[in-house]
Amino acid sequence: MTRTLITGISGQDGSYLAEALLADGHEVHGLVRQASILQRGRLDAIPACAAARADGRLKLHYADLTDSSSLQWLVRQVKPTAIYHLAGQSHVKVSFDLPEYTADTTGLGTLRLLEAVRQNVPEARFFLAATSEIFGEPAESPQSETTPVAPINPYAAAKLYALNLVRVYRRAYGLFACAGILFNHESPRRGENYVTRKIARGAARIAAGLEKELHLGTLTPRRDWGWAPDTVEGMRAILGARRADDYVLATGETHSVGDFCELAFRTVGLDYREHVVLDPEYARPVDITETRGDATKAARELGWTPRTTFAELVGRMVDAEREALDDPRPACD
Ligand code: NAP
Ligand code: F7E
Repeated sequence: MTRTLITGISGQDGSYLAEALLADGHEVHGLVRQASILQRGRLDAIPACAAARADGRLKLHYADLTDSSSLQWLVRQVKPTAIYHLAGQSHVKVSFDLPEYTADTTGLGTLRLLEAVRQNVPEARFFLAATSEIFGEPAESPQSETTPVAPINPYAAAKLYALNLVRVYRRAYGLFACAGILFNHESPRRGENYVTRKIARGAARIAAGLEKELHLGTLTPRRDWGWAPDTVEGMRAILGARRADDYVLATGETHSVGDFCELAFRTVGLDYREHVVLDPEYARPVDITETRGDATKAARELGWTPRTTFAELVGRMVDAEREALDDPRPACD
């Protein structure tokens, strides 16, 4: 049994990770930040999390990635044996609007947390959620751990800094610090302003007659979209490995935003071309044309392979949105 600290526990991946760790009997501590409205919808919708909060196996603690003293205090109090660092500003387009904040949370926040770990629990295992965005417009396809990095947005630049810090702390201080180079992964718990959730929600609401149009920035970019719970299993395998290292987690398939629309709208009996409107408000100054990951190393060394197909992913997301139409609670599978 581990005493695990999760930053980003209120997010998509953090909620799946907490659910999985609690199911396996671990003690879970989550970092949450202050907001005027509690951001606990994903956790509150999971019965096991509510039960674990009641019996003390899940504890939430206020701290912030921008506040080193809170991170130091939290790590000293909890004394975790495992840390999954999933928190940060992770929206690519928003990172163009908030470049300094993105660098502060996603980049420097990782430095602050690694220092808290080094100074207080140097024997703990540390996992960083890095990203395929570090490859920028990729120099090769598919992308693996050895593909050259060349970020093209502030989010990716901050994540590359964070990934480099993990490597520095591993080498300089001998920390068990590892990273997943994560390609896009989705679920009904995805934030509503990411394209897959936006499309699934739009298709369900248009089919129900609640809306007529779905505004998107572009249909052409292609992404390697996986199922978030599969990716979370991969994170656990990376942190539990014999030695600390970095691994790509990806499906190896790529589909366009238009492909996602086509399938999502077909699921609800509609033709997306009659409802999707291109809107420059959602376009980015620069965008990656295509990502496709090569997770051979994770398969070979960790035995990890994704289990969910693209069609299953789209179907589950659209179904969850259709169910949520009659349910005032947040969409959650
Ligand atoms: P998410 O749903 O956006 O969750 C982000 C989490 O970070 C939330 O819990 C958020 O708290 C927290 N957070 C943001 N700023 C914070 C701050 N200043 N202090 C403390 N907590 C803060 O992200 P996700 O999709 O689960 O992704 C998890 C991680 O994987 C992220 O680091 C992301 O960059 C990385 N990643 C994700 C993908 C993907 O496709 N999902 C791919 C590659 C890498 P609130 O709930 O209070 O906002
Ligand atoms: O965009 C295009 C958009 O915002 C996917 C994050 O988890 O994965 C995610 O980053 C594609 C892009 O994800 C809209 O331009 C078109 O080409 O869902 P997204 P992302 O930018 O790929 C990486 C791996 C991460 O690390 C990030 O944290 O869809 N697109 N129209 C749109 N995107 C959005 N959000 N909204 C649109 O209206």
